[in-house]
Amino acid sequence: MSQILDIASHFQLGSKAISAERYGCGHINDTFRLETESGKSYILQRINTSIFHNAQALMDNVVAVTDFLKEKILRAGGDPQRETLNVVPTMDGSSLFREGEDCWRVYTFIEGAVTLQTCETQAQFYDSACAFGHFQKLLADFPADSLYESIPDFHNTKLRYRAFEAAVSADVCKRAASVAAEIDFVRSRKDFASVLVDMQERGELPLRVTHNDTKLNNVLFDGESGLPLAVVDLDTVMPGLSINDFGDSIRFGATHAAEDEQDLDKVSFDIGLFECYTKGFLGECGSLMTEMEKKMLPVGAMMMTFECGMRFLTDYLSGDTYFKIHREGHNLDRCRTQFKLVSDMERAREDMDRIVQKYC
Ligand code: ADP
Ligand code: GN1
Ligand code: MG
Repeated sequence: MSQILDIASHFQLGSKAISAERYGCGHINDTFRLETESGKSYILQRINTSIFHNAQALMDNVVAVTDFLKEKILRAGGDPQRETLNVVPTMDGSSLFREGEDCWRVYTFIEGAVTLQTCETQAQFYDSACAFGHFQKLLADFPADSLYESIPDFHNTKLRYRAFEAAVSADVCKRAASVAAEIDFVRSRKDFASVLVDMQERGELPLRVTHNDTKLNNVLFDGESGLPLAVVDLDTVMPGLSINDFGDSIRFGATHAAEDEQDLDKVSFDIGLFECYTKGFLGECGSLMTEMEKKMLPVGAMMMTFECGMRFLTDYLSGDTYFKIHREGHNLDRCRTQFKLVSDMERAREDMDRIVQKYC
């Protein structure tokens, strides 16, 4: 960890960093918790530059979005130090420190917060929906044109499908034959992959400033009150579809199983959790949404789950170059949980539609 402490010394931490430990469960960046001599903690992250090609533009986004949010939080009488991310500058005032190919950034550590990997109660999931819905509401008047697109076509499921077919054809690891069932699962939903992209291109769904990675573990909850405190992981804040933010939360959180559960008998879609999230999300930002957006919420849930499963499968076929893996076949396990959830959601479609109607 001495290399990490050395990196830390380039940031304005107020006092010397004395310890560093790996932190969190993210699949993309390398995250460390730093502790300093004065007892203050920080989050130090190595930005994954093979995924985020322009780290400076990404940090410009994060600074602009968090400055905007801080103003709104202040006006609402909140605490901007705890309710959003706070970027700590380098010694020469930059939001980013470069060393060789690596790009690093630091946030103040939000103390007394907890992160959930799965929710323990329905109320927590409802609360996370309020947090993401509120986040979208706060950014409704953010100047979208000023945002750099940190990952172009991030939720373009139609292009993700093409990338999947390319990975099957290339079959660089000779894994395709062993996942024929998963490949068929994707291929039989080829037309579905285009549904939302086509609607957006036809102007039937508006682009909004969205988070684009609305996993439950990207919300910090207050350890004492249990209430949501801050939405984190702002790397993919870009113009996107509101229903994809809704959908990605459902994908990850409307089940009691982990995203990488190997026993598929434990993986099922929980319609009760879907209802809690729908109620919370529409309660916060439903008034901003069009009738069509609201109607398509269940499709957003199915699309994000399908897309994510397809991305895991594509990465498995490509030799696990995108998502961090911690065991052999990890991306395949992740893909299978997503496809199990897609199948469950397909069967529950009428109930999902009915629930959305109820809260519109
Ligand atoms: P990744 O992009 O790899 O998912 P995140 O930015 O989500 O990385 O950070 C990983 C985890 O670190 C989060 O899930 C959260 O638990 C924790 N975390 C991130 N930022 C902070 C912060 N400022 N204060 C406290 N915890 C944080
Ligand atoms: C990644 O960074 P993290 O772990 O919060 C990924 C998301 C996926 C998610 C699947 C930039 O999110 O798109 O939905 O893994 N982020 C990026 O768990 O690709
Ligand atoms: Mg994250």
